[in-house]
Amino acid sequence: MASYIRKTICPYDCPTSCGLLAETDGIRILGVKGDPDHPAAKGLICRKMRHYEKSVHSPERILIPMKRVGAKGEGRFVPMTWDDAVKEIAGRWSRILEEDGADAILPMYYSGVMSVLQRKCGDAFFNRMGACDMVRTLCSSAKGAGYEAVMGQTGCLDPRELKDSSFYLVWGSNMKATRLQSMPALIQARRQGKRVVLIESCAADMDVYCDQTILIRPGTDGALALAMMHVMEEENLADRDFLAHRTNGYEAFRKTLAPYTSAWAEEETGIPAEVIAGLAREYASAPAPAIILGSGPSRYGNGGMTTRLITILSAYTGAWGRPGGGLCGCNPGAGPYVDDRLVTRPDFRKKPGRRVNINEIASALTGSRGEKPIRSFYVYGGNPVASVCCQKGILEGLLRPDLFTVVHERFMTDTAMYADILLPATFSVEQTDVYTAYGYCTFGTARKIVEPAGQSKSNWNTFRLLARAMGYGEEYFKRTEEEMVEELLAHPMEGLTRISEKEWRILREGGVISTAFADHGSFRTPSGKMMIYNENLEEAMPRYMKSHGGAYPLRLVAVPSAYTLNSVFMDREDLSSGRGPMTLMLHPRDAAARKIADGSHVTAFNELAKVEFTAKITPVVAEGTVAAGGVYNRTFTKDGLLVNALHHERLSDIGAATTLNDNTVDVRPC
Ligand SMILES: Nc1nc2c(c(=O)[nH]1)N[C@H]1C(S)=C(S)[C@@H](COP(=O)(O)OP(=O)(O)OC[C@H]3O[C@@H](n4cnc5c(=O)[nH]c(N)nc54)[C@H](O)[C@@H]3O)O[C@H]1N2
Ligand SMILES: Nc1nc2c(c(=O)[nH]1)N[C@H]1C(S)=C(S)[C@@H](COP(=O)(O)OP(=O)(O)OC[C@H]3O[C@@H](n4cnc5c(=O)[nH]c(N)nc54)[C@H](O)[C@@H]3O)O[C@H]1N2
Ligand code: SF4
Ligand SMILES: [Mo]
Repeated sequence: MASYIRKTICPYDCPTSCGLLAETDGIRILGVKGDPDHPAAKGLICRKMRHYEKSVHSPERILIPMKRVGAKGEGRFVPMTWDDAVKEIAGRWSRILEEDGADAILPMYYSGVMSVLQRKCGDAFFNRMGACDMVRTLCSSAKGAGYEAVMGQTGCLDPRELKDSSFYLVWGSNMKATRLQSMPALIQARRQGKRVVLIESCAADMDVYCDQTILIRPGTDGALALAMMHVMEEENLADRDFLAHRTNGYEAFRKTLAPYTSAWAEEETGIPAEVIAGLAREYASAPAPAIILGSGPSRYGNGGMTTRLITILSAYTGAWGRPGGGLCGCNPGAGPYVDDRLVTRPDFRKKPGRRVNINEIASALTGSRGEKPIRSFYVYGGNPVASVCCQKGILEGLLRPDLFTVVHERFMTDTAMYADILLPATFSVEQTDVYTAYGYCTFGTARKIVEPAGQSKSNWNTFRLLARAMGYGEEYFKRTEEEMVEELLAHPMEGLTRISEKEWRILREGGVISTAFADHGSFRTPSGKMMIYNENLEEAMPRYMKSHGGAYPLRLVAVPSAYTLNSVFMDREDLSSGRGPMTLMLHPRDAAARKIADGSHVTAFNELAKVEFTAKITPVVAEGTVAAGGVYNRTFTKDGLLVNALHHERLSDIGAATTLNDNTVDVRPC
């Protein structure tokens, strides 16, 4: 059969949501390329998606429903029919609902698929049931809360605006892995003689792309921001006019800066005082500096406060409103595109559900806090055993004989291994949906290109079956994916109000459009000013706050890998072979003090667990810090323990977010 090209969109948790051109013969995907018409990526896609067809047609895919026959976690399953699977799930749930109530059922999804319908449709089903309501703050919620505390609903810079910036501060983002499409702007800027400064705890990937790398002790970025503002005040470099007229609380805040000298910050951050002062001067003298803020610095007990302080720093030169000036990396949108509530249906819930924070799954499953035990755990679009903190606790919970676990997955992940019933899930090219991008002002739709492989079903179609079996008669549960997408497009929200007929045509046919950039000169806050002081917060006046830290001498941070995306792409031999073993990066002095040689096996340990890694010694990790690259799976380990076994459940100050970078360990040769 002749092949042809169809447009689609990358479904993964990545800021760009790149447009893709998939070549197909109508049955299989033959190849995938970047779509040159995509308004942000312009055809540039990462190595992971260049062979998406290898994932879609992987021999490792789960293609039929299965039932556990071995012990929990052993991974022995036998096939079953969808009918039997759905009947058994509905039967078990009906019994639990009768005996223990809906708050004994815990659904979990995170970011396996980022399109609106397939990601969020389970909310409607579990709202109807009254099940636990998961607080999904596994990623950047502290950053979101901190930014919003200062900027309200003001959109940040779209990365396409970075071409106009005059100076770049890449602050805790491994852009080479996670923001590939913004890298050309940095490279071009340097060619034009503009400076790029990196503030990192581990600069292994980004060091070579920057003019200067400043290594910072993890969790202390707030101290650096405060000291930079101190220098700018002392040396009359702050834009006082902007600060007085366009922000709230400036005068009172300024008075709090006195103790935050560069010498004080040197003690906190490990950065020499003169480097801090030099950076403050350079930043202040740039007409339109841009801070490109990653999520790393916010994944701490003080992560919300750190983000507030960095966002306030972005006001200090008055750069907002000047082309390219301000801050990039938070929410760039000029308002929502579609009405999520049409998908999540909060109206289906009769009374507020039991709230379970995603970072506290271990406690919920083990009942270690004395709360009512969870009787059933339903996982889709997530891999908590690999990607959520406190791995040992999660495994202990999953081994409970009285826990009924259902996992809807594409591969035999570390979580799927613990399922009682395993349901086969589809890939994005086998389903229809709308896509927002969290890093750019774009919006798109993608239609199904090929039929689902084997007996796999999309999240939407799976919840339709489960709803029927549970006797949920609402019209919502009878609709098709295509009808839901029509419904979403028929109720456009603010972000889609100013688009042309031609753009509507693109969306109807499947494609991506660029939407208006936010107006960074007019602040969408109640007072119309940036909020240095925010009376709605417990900590109304920003200040330096310490992170959680811990009793061990080395701080442990996570650096995303260019070969995987959290635990996604572990199925791909071509990617995992390039990536190598589970490595832990250490500074030469920390390695020497422990007699650790490059490439040797080491054990990292703390009060929670011991995890084995291969040591990589590098001077571009901050002293006193160790960095683990990305998420792996149990096949890379002897005893199945991954880096998340070393992470506590503790939450951030605001945003109730993960503090995955805020743990300490020691390391010894093994
Ligand atoms: N290839 C690839 N792409 C991805 C992902 C992936 O795993 N692989 N993950 C996706 C997801 S889910 C997300 S949320 C985004 C994340 O993308 P970003 O928000 O841009 O953040 P990261 O690139 O994760 O970078 C975090 C960086 O913070 C650094 N860091 C940690 N602690 C500190 C600190 O205290 N101070 C400073 N200054 N730096 C610190 C780490 O060394 C790391 O380099 O990327 C997405 N894209
Ligand atoms: N140590 C460490 N831990 C981390 C991070 C880190 O950098 N280091 N990153 C953190 C971040 S930023 C995030 S966002 C989280 C991510 O946390 P999760 O979203 O829980 O984890 P992923 O590893 O992305 O797993 C997503 C799973 O969804 C499945 N999936 C994909 N599409 C579909 C679908 O359409 N339907 C169904 N049913 N399943 C689907 C995939 O096969 C995959 O197994 O991890 C966090 N954990
Ligand atoms: S993973 Fe990220 S960079 Fe790669 S194609 Fe998807 S959206 Fe683009
Ligand atoms: Mo994330």
